[in-house]
Parts: sequence; structure tokens; C-alpha cells
Amino acid sequence: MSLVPNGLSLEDNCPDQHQNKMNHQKIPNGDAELNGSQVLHFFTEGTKQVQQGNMNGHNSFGDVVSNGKHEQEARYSEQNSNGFSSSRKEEHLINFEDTPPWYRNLVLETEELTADALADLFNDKICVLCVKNYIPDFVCEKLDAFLREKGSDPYTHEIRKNGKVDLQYFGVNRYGYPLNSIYTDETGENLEKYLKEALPTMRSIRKAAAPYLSPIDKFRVELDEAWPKKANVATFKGQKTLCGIGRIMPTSLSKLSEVHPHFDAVPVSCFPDIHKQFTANFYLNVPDQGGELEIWNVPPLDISTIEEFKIPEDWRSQLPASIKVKPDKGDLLLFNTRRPHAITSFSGLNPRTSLQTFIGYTKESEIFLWV
Ligand SMILES: O=C(O)CCC(=O)C(=O)O
Ligand SMILES: [Fe+2]
Repeated sequence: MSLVPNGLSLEDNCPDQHQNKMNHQKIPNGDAELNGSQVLHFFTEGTKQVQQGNMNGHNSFGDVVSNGKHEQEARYSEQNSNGFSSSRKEEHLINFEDTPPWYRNLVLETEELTADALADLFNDKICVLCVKNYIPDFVCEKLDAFLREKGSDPYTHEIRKNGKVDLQYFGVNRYGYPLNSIYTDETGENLEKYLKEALPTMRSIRKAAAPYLSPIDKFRVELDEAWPKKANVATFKGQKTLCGIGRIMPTSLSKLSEVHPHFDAVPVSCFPDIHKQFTANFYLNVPDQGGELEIWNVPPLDISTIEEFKIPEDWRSQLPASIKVKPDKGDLLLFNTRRPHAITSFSGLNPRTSLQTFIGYTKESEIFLWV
């Protein structure tokens, strides 16, 4: 097996992931995270341009999983000459025995949020967890209209520059005031605004969905019930954080999110207990063409690397072929935000709208939510 020139196997480079073999997954857990420079080193040397398969494997507890509620499927994307890709379900085009571990850990599609599926996500055994039809259409429509009316502030994105956080705009607008607004503010005013607005914003989203349950509230309850450990909204400076922000992406700006793959990593100083970071995206309005979540199935950036990690200008060209997942209206997608990811550009008249919250995961497997 060699995806890297000179006959060097990726597994040889990655001792923590050695034991991983199809059909008896002992796939990397959080402790097997590699640092960013290793990731780049692997993938600048040689990549394979397809990721494909439909795999029935084992779940996180070693049980066989096949079709049904806990179906594990790999979807793949094929890059065509103009660099765009098509996502589709196919069968067994890759022999997973011959691929490095992370090519096998792709997309798990499920009908409901279960402890098994969440464990696969949190242990990095899969790349994306997709809960289909999480939100009824009429709730999507109500919230989409609400966000489009209210959400026009720019949602900047935190990147690192010379070891410092810098905020950049990639064409996403927002409803709600996110925690990252405080990262570059030394006056304390943004913190005050953040804490003051958190609960009223959550309540306004709840009210906009009423008399139905807002997807964020449903998620909070179901996560708490499904996950055996603590799982609730974070506290920051002794107060509840925001959980659930509206994201509104106008068509005309959608290219910006595509050309800049990014990762999301809250500074450890904000949440010293954080071990891993995930995100939950609830899709309310999605374009017919494009607007896919694109994610690179490489080991998530290591916590010790993150604060210093400057995204290379040509990150995309240094990464292997991506996985693209096209959410349908009403779907919920969860993934590790320390993996490079992007949103592909799209066309059409409507903005792409979603609700989103981050998920912090501690070494004790406890969960906290904020945005
Ligand atoms: O909108 C999406 O599909 C992904 C959003 C994103 O970048 C995130 O949740 O970290
Ligand atoms: Fe992100």
C-alpha cells in the first residue's frame, strides 16, 4: 500500500493509527491526533484523488453495523478538471484494505442522535455525522425567514497570524453575537455585549420557532439524553454562553468560503478544559447547486499546534482530495472543526441559511456548547 511516493506508506508515518483495519476498527482516538506540520508533510508529497466506498463496518463499541439506523456509509468526491467535485453514493470502488485509516473514516448517516454515533464522531472514527431530516420543513421555513430578516452583521472568522488571533470575513453573515468577537477586543466591551446578548438571542430563536421546538433546543435535550456524561451549554465568566447562532450566506459572496479552507479553534485560554472541538450545523435553506460542506479527512490539528498554526495561502493545494457532503434542508451535520473545511460556492436566488453551535469535548468526555 503506497499513496506516497518512494513506497512510503502513510501508516508507516502514523504509528498511532497502525492498528486500524477494516472490519475491526481500532481507529485513532483523540490521543492519536497528529500535529499540523505532519499533516501537511504527508499530503504535499502525494495524494490519491478519489475517496470512495460504501462500507458496512463496526461501530465504536465493536458491533457490526450495517444498513438501518446506524448505517455507516462512505461517500466520495471525485475532482474534475476545474477542481469542483461531485458527491455521490457508490459501491466499493476502493478496496479499503489498501487505504490509510483516515480514508475509511468518512460519513456516517443516521436517522437520530445516538450515543454510538456521537462516540464515533468524538473519537474521530468518522469525519462527518449526518442526522437526516432533523428539522421539519415548516420549522426550517419559519427560521429561514427570521434569519434573513434579522441577520446581516458580518460573521468574522478567527485565524492565527504571528501567534495572534485575527478575524477575517469569508462571506457569512450572522444573527447572534459570537464569542470570537471578544478575542481581539481589549476594552472588555465586547465581552459585556456577548454575555448580555447570549440568553436573549437564544430566547428569540426559540420564539421564532414557536409553537414548534427550535432545532437548537431539540439538540440540547437530545444530546443531554443520549450522551452518558455531562452535555450542556457552557459557562464563561460565570454566565451562560450563547448556544446557536444564525448563519446567512448570500450567493454573491459564496466563493469566499470555498477558496479559504479554514479550521475553528477557540483559544484554549477561553476554555482550558477543551480537548477537541466540533460543530453542529442545522440547515434551513440550501441551494440546489453547490453549498456543500467540504472537509479534508486528515488528522485534526493538535491542541499544541493550533495557537501557532498559520493557514498556508495554498492550503487547498497541499491537502488530499476532499470529502463533500451536500446537506438537504432539515439535515444536521456534525464534524471536527480542527480538520480543514470549507463550503463550496453556490448559485441561486436564496441565501444558504443555517443555525450553528460549537461543541467542546473534554478529556473526561464531557460536552459543552457555545458559539
Ligand atoms: O455551513 C457549513 O456547512 C459549515 C460551517 C462551518 O464552517 C462550521 O460549522 O465550522
Ligand atoms: Fe468552520
